Amino acid sequence: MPTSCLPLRRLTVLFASIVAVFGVARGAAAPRPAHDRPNIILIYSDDHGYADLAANGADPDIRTPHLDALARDGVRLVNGYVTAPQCVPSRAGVLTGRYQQRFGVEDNTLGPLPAAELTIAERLKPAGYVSAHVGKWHLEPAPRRAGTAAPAADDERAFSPGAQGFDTYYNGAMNTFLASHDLQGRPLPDAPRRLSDPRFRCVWQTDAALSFIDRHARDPFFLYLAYYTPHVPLESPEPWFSRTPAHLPLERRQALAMIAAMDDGIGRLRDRLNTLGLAQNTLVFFIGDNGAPLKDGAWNGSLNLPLTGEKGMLTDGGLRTPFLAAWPGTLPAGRTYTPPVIALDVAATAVAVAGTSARATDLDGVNLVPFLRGERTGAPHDALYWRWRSQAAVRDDRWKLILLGPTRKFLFDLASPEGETKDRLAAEPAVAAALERKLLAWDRTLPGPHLPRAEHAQDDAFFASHVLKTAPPPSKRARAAKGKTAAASAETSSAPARAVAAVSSLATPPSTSPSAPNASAAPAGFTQGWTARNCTVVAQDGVLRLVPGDGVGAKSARGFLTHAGLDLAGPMRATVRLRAPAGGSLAIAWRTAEERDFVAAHTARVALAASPEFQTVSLDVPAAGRVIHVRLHPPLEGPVDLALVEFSPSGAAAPRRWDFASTASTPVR
Ligand SMILES: [Ca+2]
Repeated sequence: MPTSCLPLRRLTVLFASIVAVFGVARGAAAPRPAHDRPNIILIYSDDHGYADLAANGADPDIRTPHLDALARDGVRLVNGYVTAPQCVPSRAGVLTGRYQQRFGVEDNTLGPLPAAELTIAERLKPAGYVSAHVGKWHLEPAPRRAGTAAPAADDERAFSPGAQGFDTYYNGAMNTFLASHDLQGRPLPDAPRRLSDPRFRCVWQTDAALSFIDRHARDPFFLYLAYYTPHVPLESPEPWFSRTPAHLPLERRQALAMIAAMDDGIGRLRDRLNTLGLAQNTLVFFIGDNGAPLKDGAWNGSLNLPLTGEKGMLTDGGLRTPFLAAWPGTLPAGRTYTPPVIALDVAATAVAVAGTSARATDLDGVNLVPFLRGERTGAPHDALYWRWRSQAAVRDDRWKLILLGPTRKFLFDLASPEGETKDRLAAEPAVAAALERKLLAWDRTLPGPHLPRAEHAQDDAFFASHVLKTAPPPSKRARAAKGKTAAASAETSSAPARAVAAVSSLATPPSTSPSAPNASAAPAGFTQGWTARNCTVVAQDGVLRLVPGDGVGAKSARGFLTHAGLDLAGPMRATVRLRAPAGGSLAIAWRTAEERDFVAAHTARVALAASPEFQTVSLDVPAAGRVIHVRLHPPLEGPVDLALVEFSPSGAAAPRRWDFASTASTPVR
């Protein structure tokens, strides 16, 4: 250490000694009774799927002995939800106890958490609580984008944990963090200071949490421990990685190892509470911030089984996560609680047990303690609500209604074995209508943009893959999950669960195409099974209008449309009618049943005239074998309007045709 730092170092030691002496003096006082301002610990894991709490019983490979012990000593809330399928809004919701749409933090691009919103730490301060944040924060100003200025350091500080009620903080997801104290709990006189620790992230995060508990064993405290696990980047921390089953995909092994490291940290934390005599007056929540991402290239090795969907979806796979509450001696031990609850309930519970709830009438959650103790029966919530990107949802008892974009709806019976793999919209129109009224009434209490929302290409792709089964599931996670549960096999099945995609008035009859549904079974959405990637698709004037950019901010001329689940005999002739004012070339790529992925050689191109008028072009698609998946790459220098796509297979098979003019003018739900 440079000599110039020595005075500061001496000051630190002196400060630490004073704290230590003060701590010993206060340590002589008797422990507080369990109901006098209990300590509250909120552990929030990251992208941690429902299956990856071993006590949930969904997957035999996961080992979480310390979390399972927490479940045995407390309550497992098996219908526990978060407020968003993504990090920032989920954290904004849990820390404020208010639906984050109320203050505009609706998705990852819409931070920071406004300084005016009250966090749990701020709400507990009048009751004498001290608070610490450890790990991922993610509520600072949104990360800079290309072409915009980085947030100023002052801005970052204004929205940091220190500015949101946390007296102690170790703000960092990986190996460097901005801290108020060192890992031994000594205050840093020039805080905040950037510190580094080379050990696996969960290890230093546990150390930081323990040092805070040690220092405040005699104070009522709130600890928000936001472990950055099993979020990517995936790592192989030892000794945990070597203990994972070698036959599993690498991502799965890494997630199991990272979760094991967190689980061991939770074991250390609970040991410390016992040693300090704090177990009986500490309420611990453990919640995952959103479901695991599963899509190709994004899978973090975690699984959402037996739930449908993934991070980024308002199906349960994106929203229902490991959820535990333990307060030994006050909450029952080993109970499974089934009524739906939501992470918003943490704040309402915290202010109630701290005795500060009189000032908390603006909270959206419910004090769960009387429900979990059995003193109150019935469901804590009339309904739970979500609104995120192009999706919105409401859950009321067993039913869940999801709106997708401006026109599509799904109704699921979560008490049925099929869950979110079977749409009941046609069978239960009255249930759906009542739920939609509730959802729209809630939506009206929020700032806009209101429902319905515009289509979003990624959201459409998610539903095509997980709900409609018109796109295949990502291969690696499908392999890891294969055959583990009935629900899991239903989720990874390639059979179409609902007849929506790829039908038009001139479509091939179902008998010649396994993916073509019975036209009378369900009406087609206006994209007719095509999904936009890296571009946005809107129905406009009887065409599909493809607009560059994904609707979130990134603009790319490389967007395309994709359609999976086909069965077309190659070679074939393609005909496309479109309007592309800038001209350029149209490419069609294909994948046959024998090919695992697209290969560059399997692309056909045709030049387009630069014209404001519609043009019809034809090109040969020299595919050998059964074509199961195609991509259509238009020249996306600007909007392109697509009116018709047709593939005429060789031989006697009927052509497959998507005539967007025929349905786009009458969008159906
Ligand atoms: Ca997350």
